[in-house]
Amino acid sequence: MRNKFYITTPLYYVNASPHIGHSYTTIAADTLSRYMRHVLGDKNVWFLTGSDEHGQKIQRAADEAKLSPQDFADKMSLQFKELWKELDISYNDFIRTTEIRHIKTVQKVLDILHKKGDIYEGKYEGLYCTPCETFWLESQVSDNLCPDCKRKLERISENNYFLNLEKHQAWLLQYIKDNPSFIKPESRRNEVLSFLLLNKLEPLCISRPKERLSWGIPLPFSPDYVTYVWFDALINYISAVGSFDEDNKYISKWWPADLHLIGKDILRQHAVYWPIILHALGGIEQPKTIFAHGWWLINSDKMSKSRGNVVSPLDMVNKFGLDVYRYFILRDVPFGLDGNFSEEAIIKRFNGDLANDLGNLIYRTLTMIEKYYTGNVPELDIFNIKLDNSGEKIKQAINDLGIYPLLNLNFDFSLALEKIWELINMANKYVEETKPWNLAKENRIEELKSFIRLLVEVIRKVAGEIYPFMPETSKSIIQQIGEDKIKKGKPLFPRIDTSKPVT
Ligand code: ME8
Repeated sequence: MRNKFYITTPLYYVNASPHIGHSYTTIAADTLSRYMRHVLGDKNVWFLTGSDEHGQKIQRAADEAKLSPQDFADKMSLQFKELWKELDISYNDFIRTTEIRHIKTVQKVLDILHKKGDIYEGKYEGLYCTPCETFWLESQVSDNLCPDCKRKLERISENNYFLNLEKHQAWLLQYIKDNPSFIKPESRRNEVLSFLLLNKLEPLCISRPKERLSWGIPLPFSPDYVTYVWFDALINYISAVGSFDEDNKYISKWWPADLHLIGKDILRQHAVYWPIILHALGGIEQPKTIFAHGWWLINSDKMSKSRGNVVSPLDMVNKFGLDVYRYFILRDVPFGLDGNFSEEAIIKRFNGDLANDLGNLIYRTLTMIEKYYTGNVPELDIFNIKLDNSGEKIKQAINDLGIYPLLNLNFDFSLALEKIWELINMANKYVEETKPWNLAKENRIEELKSFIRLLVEVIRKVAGEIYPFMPETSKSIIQQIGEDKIKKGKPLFPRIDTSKPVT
């Protein structure tokens, strides 16, 4: 299918409740999906999210909750679905790794790779982090602690199944070099390139013996083992949108993915393991782009379940409103970089960008339409008449404002919003410069009319442009400034008084 856009988020682990980090990737994917639906039409966008439900972490959390892993996963994946509903996430499909459609595809992939010899049996001896389910080399570890989570490593020796990564290393390196848009942003691409240049890829252990961990997808060719959770989870991107035919050819209307949106913590799995799995399968196209964004930090420390410093997205939405939250997380930090999360930072954006700039422009314009035109939007085609210098500049800015290519090429949400706000600020400045109350007093009727009409055009343009970011606000602005009559409501963003605690 041409002219389509298939976008994915990571499948989040269901071992704990979702936090703002998860909502970040998902809101970004939602914003891009809404924008692409606008560009390509509803039917041509497929937005996939879901939950990652196998493995040690989930087994442990289920044990602690005194539930079976399946019951626990059922309960927790519902929490993610409920959150996405609250955040107005317009996903098309939610895949759970415990669904049959997924399990069947994973087993098929395992079978194909096993028959081809890419997956083989071997012995593993070395260090292992159980909570992270990661094997470590002696050379990577200094103090017997996991380099990632800093917990104690175990020494294990067991038979397992391995995927030969090294065989495909030279191919992957070349592929990344030849395809500059494959890994974004540039800094992450360079990180993967230098990793591949400097290291020999070790075989990836893709199985776990059932006696140690039974909560996983059984290996089709060896009943004593289940599949390693990462090997299982990555395959969701193809299991959700297609299947293998009798000749082991993968058939899908949506694949290849146009964008895998992920955090930088899972870049290696997506930019090394996943392309190699697809390549080893033979003939399956690579995703077009893998974009790894930065982290939300709390006091400069990564927000994560294991560090116990998580913030609930629902708490933020209840305090500040959904669109304010969506605006904040996409505006405050350039996509790709890390950012510090704090309520003070939200309030600053709220009082500045939303109350002072956008809210004020709308409120003052509506008030003037009420006062000077008894609520009727003045009729005038300002694009066909000449305005004063500032007016002409604003007209130009309305015409020039196209966030669409910007968002499409660089996924720079923050810059896209900044551009929209430049127009808002030009319009606010224009009000202060023009002093419409004087125009009214001096009976300069034509000037007043074109001035107000220009503000209306700015507001309509802004309402359209912010739709993917703030869908409700966009609709509410369009409702307030109707085709011919206005319907003035309460101010959209009443200033937050910072001298009182926010409740
Ligand atoms: O890694 N800042 O799941 P996960 C920004 N199941 N984004 C964050 C974040 C933070 N502090 N914390 C989490 C897994 N995220 C695997 C994925 S995919 C086939 C399997 C976001 O629940 C970010 O997108 O640990 C990150 O990559 C993801 O949540 C990790 O979610």
